Amino acid sequence: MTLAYVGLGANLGNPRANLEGAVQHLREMPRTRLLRTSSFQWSEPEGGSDQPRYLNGAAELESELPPRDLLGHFLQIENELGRIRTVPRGPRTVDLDLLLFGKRRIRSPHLEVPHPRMTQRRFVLEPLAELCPDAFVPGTGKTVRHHLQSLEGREQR
Ligand code: PH2
Ligand code: MG
Ligand code: MG
Repeated sequence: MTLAYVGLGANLGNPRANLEGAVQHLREMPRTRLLRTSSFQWSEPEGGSDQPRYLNGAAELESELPPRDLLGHFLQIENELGRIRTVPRGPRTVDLDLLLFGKRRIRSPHLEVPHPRMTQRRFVLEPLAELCPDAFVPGTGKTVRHHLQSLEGREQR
């Protein structure tokens, strides 16, 4: 069993319905238990071109699946909820990113865990900090709370 954290985002269609749909699919995944979800918060789009605001959140899972299989399920959920991939970082009906997988670091062409940009993104760290503020982000030696605080410090200057 591994504790895993998933980042959720949506900015097309009905973002709230899309995130709730994604959570429902997470509940139904095999060999996996959905433990908790964060609140959902609106955020300004980061990167990509002009696009609508995002609704973002995070979920905590306990799973027996290897990370590659988790990723496969996430892609399937994205497809079932109608995601069509156009441009990188472009608008999406729903996006599920594997943020943390236990204490592991994975660097493969298909999957990078911890998610490579997560420590720079408030829309990832804020919901994650509701679930696991004291979790260390592997490879950084720092906790989720610490990363969020240093992001906030930078923005105030
Ligand atoms: N996801 C992106 C690109 N930009 N901006 C916000 N606010 N929220 C997101 O989830 C997001 C983004 C690519 O995954
Ligand atoms: Mg993403
Ligand atoms: Mg993604």
